[in-house]
Amino acid sequence: MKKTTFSRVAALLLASSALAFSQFALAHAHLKTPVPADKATVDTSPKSLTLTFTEDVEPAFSGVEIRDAQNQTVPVGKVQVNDKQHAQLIVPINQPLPAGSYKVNWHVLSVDGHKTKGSYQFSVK
Ligand SMILES: [Cu+2]
Repeated sequence: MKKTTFSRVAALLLASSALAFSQFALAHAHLKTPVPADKATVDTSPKSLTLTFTEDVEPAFSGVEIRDAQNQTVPVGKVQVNDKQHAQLIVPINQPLPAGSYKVNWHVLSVDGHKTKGSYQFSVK
């Protein structure tokens, strides 16, 4: 009887630590640092967006779109991952953005196979 209780407690402890571990392992790629920053107002059009995530991302399955205040898509160059920093996406902006506010919609596949998405906004003065 006592032995059973002990093994039950042990099993429970093991299960809860496994859960804690898997929650740690499930840390998906969340947007950590966008440049321009979320809600920032910049003086001139940026030449690119830089989105740094909490995990490395797969560029082939990740994308970023920019929409203006009229909800029109702004043409951007091919999204690239930083060679030296695989958690960082670079989005070239080939035509200068006119003054106004912009919404950035992103979706990424992190190297652990999980998809995440989100959006943020910045303005050009
Ligand atoms: Cu994940």
